[in-house]
Amino acid sequence: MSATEQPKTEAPPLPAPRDPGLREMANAIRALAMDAVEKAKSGHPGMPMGMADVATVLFTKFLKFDPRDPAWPDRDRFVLSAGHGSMLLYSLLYLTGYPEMTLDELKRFRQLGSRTAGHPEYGHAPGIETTTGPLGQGLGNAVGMALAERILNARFGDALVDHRTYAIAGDGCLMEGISHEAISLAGHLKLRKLTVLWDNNSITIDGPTDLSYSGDQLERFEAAGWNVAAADGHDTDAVTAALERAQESDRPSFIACRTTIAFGAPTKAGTAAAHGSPLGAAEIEGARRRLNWPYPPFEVPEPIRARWRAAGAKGAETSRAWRERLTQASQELRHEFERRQAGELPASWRAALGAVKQKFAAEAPKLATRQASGAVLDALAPVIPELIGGSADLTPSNTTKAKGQAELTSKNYAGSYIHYGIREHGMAAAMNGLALHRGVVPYGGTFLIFTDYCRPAIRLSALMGARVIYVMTHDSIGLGEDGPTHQPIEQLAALRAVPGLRVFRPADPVETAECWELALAAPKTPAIIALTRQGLPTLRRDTQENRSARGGYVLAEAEGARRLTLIATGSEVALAMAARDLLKAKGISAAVVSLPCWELFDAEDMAYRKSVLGTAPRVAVEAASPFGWERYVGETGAIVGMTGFGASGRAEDLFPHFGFTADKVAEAALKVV
Ligand SMILES: Cc1ncc(C[n+]2csc(CCOP(=O)(O)OP(=O)(O)O)c2C)c(N)n1
Repeated sequence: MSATEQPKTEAPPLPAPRDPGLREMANAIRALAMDAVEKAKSGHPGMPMGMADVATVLFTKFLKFDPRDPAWPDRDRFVLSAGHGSMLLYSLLYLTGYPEMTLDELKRFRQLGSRTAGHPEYGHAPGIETTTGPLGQGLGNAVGMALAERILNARFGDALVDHRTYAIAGDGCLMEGISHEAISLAGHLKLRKLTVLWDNNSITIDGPTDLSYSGDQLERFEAAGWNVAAADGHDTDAVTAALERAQESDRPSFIACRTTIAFGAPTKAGTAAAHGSPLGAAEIEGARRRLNWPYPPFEVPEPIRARWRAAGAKGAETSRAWRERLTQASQELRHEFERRQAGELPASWRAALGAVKQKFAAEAPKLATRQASGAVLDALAPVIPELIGGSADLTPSNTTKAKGQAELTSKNYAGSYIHYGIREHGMAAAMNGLALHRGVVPYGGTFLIFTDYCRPAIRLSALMGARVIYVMTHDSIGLGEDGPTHQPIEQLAALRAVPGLRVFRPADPVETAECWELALAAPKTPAIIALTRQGLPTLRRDTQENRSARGGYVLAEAEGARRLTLIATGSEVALAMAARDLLKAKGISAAVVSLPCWELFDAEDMAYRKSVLGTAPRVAVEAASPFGWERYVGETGAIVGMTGFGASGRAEDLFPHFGFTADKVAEAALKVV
């Protein structure tokens, strides 16, 4: 049946619940979801109604949380990967007593400025552990959170870190490609404290899942190294038993919960019609009757509310005992734990970074910025133990593994370097989970071109303000022989278009260290650091001030009155310097501006930007799409960029082939002065 067809036949009476008390509590979720969606005139009632029994078991019998202390570091994490069922989460937060999640907020579901956004948004209310909605992302985040727990457990021990991660995923999450990467990574790393509850309702928007799926999820998860179980999702005893078994597992657990979407609705239950729109007054009335829920909209009778609040209050004692243990821990351990939770880096990190910068400036090596980045990491990894690195199978190319970093494996969670495998998207989503969990600072590498493979997760890093550092090497045609499939063209422009993301493209080793410093020092901002494969000269010999901090600066002022400004990033800054010399020989005094981070430069005040950009004509040089550069060169300037795809060949041949020579830049400049 299509979603638009109205189901006609009324379902048979509901079978008697196994535990009437739990069913009543679950019905409170169902009623709130129906009412909120109806009031908002939009939303998804079916999923919360289908998973209400499972969620009730999880929140009343298993999940370790304390609504009065929602950021308690040792709480269990709950991720609603099927974010369209947001009313499930909001109802649970309200019922269990999170002070911010009031009944009024439920009544303002999906309204501008409410905590109860259409999909759960990180930061809108305590208890929302991550932003979900793009299906499958939550699964990837949950893997990162479960991994963070193992990492911190290895460092701080069971007394301080011993919690679980639960995720609810739907058919959509499991069909998405990212689920493959996420579950195979979790299985490989044996994240035994991760449990995924599958809302196995055989319905998606278009209709029954057999329209588009004929795999076997249980076999799939089992093959990925998970412990699997199936349960009737409306039988609270069966769900309890499956969750109990999951606690004992030495592998991550997957529980297929057979459910009926919109459980209780008289005609829409079990159909796609319950998916993405309000049930309507008659259907809601029928559901209230069938569920034996005779109460008015948004009203939860006191005895049922009290049972929910009691379930929410249970964690207070556990969180208090945990705080007690933290107090009793050695001062050194406690300070370290608290520092990491606060997201503050150790005092010594800037000195370590400063020493690398000075070495670069003193020795002025010709070095690829990816190698400079590797040297920065060599210096930082020993002093920032929470730095958790990795690469999607390009470790030697990305130079992401610092000397002395041990590999993190299922046998050694104390390691700090993760071989993510060829799973860029899974890596990025896991890094979001690692960062949101707190206590670790993730960075991970691949080629810049493959930001396209993790873009949905990068976007969510930015939307959530998660400190995730993407080390993206091989940042232009300068990568050479791998050719146009590997040479990024539009990626820089596309990444610069993401709000809240900082895209760094350092020009030399000193700038590379500066960009790392800026990325690490921003606890609520993700960063892309785009790095070269090919060697670059050291252009900067001064290190007192982090000049990249203003996003752009005059690297070389014009000798005499400025007649031209050359603006470049990364490897093209050296080219601009060479063009400046050529122009000088022709009597044109030009300044060179290095612009390693547009976002930081744009945030500077007008006076500073004007002083850098000057009033003379401008030429921008970047071996990438010219898209966006107009803002800096204006109508009268020129852009030396890539207007098509690259080609396979040696970098030394490709740059001249595509017009990136000092001569060509000078030529372009002569046309605008
Ligand atoms: C990446 C992505 N693609 C598409 C959507 C739109 N969408 C939202 S829910 C949904 C169907 C999901 O089906 P299922 O997970 O079975 O949820 P149920 O119908 O059981 O509530 C789709 C396609 C989305 N949110 N994210």
